[in-house]
Amino acid sequence: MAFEQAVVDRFATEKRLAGLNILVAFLALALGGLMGVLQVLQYNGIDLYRYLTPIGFKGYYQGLSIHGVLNVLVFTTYYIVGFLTYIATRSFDRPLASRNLGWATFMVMTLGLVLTAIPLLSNNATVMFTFYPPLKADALYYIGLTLVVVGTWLLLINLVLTYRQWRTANPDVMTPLAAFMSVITMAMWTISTLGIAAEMLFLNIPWSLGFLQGTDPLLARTLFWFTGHPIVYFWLLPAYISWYTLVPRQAGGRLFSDPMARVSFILFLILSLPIGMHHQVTDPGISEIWKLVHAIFTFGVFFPSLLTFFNVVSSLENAGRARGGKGWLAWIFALPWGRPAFTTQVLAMLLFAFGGISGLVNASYNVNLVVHNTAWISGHFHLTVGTAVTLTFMGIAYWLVPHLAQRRLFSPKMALAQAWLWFFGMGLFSHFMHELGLRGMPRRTMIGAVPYMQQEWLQILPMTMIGGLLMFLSAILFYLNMLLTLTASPREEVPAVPFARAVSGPEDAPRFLDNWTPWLIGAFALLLINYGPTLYHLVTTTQLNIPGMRPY
Ligand code: HAS
Ligand code: CU1
Repeated sequence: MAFEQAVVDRFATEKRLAGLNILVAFLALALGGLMGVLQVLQYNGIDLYRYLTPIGFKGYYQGLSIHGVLNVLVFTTYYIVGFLTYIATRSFDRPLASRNLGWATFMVMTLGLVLTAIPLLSNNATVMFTFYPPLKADALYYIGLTLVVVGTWLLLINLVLTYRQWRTANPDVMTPLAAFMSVITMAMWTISTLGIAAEMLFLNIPWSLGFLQGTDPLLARTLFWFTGHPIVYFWLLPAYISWYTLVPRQAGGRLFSDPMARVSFILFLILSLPIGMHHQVTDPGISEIWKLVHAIFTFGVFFPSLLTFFNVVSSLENAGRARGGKGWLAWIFALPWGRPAFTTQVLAMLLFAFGGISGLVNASYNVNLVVHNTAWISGHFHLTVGTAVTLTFMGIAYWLVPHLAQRRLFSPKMALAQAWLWFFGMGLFSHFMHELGLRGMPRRTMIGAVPYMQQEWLQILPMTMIGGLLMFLSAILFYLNMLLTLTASPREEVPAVPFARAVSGPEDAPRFLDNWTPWLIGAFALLLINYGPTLYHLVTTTQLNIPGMRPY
């Protein structure tokens, strides 16, 4: 087995950057996750927020805002920047084109994080992670989040520069898969941020600073979801990068098809962007035609996930059979279920299959009317970002943190227990959140205190609490294991980054897949078609006359 010693120095900066970003990510997740536990207890009539009032904490809605911002904006973004910086450079087998830019990325994001945290923690940004106007936050909140986004642009610039250096040195070779996927992820994300950048720069920031007297909730929401839908693929694609380029090897086999993996990512580049209106099916003021078009394209973006499903399961089968597994399904038992990085990520995949199905329900235009703004949606995204992404990122941490720290994972058994606890905890929590949504329980509501509590909700709410507490236990095991790995585990030479080889490819992949121009043109063209008319209409008719409010 190849060991890391020889490359330690070559990638020392990338390792430091990855480690630092992942550290901030997990610190954010710790506080954000804790808020989640308080929420589910509140649903069940146990209000622990009052113990936090002496330190100025306001309660459920402030907690929910912190939960959303830290978990889905801060944790994900930092982890992704750290992971992609490392995995892309190792895949190119060359350091970042500009290490100074790498540090600048971290510093701009962290300045943004500090600015965001000040109003968030002092109840001056209790507007949730979607910050829908007319809810109004302190200007620092919008400025801080904008800086975090600007930081991510710097990573794209750095990856493109690195890619060009690599291309000059390797004119006739297919881009290495993990690097190719990393650049696509950052390109898709950066294009998508045009929406939120416009919302921040032209609406929220001048409005919160007093330069604009009013705002336009519909225009703001439309710009938000322009970014807010693709953001879910910005979270998901790094998990897919791991499932495609690392998990097959960790399972003991090979990736089934490299060309198919590339096609799936190209489809994500084109199709993740022009579908944000599936979050606005109930918004008045947008034509039904465009809502329907976005719904249809949402079914389109389902397709690359189905390709992924097929490719990943075939790769697992390849591994199971390579390990002596037989039969139609019995090969599953031959997989290395004792390896934490493997098991954690496969459990994430399994729950994601269900999250994908509930996504299809959301996407179905008329059925959306039944589930929109209910607990069903919270059930959906706890399976997707809360499991497919978060549990995968934990699974990656089980090899990456020991790899970066050059120490052995403290306890593989604790890690396995952690993964299964998350799997069952989240399975219970999400199943019953979906069920509560079908029974009409609203989301983003302090359910434990509502005067309209329903008997049929009371019957199943305790199941969400059991699920939440299992996840809490799981998180404690995760953090304990990480802490002990960093402090008490023996130093160890660690194996090289476990990139998988493919059964088919990359030499079987057609060269045009490596040509960026047509895919970028396709992405921009579809965006223009699907968003142009609505945005034109909204921008030319806006009156910017809605005053802000702070109900909490
Ligand atoms: Fe979603 C709302 C539709 C995927 C996150 N989504 C949300 C919100 C979030 C979110 C956070 O159309 C709420 C936002 C808010 O606050 O209002 N979503 C979809 C659809 C998909 C989808 C069609 N969502 C995601 C992902 C997310 C995410 C991914 C985060 C990472 N979603 C919607 C819609 C709404 C929505 C509407 C608005 C609802 C409303 O009314 O507000 C699809 O892309 C999903 C495709 C996924 C699959 C699964 C593939 C499975 C794989 C694993 C295979 C391996 C296995 C292992 C099973 C088709 C790849 C086998 C193991 C062995 C051992 C063999
Ligand atoms: Cu979406």
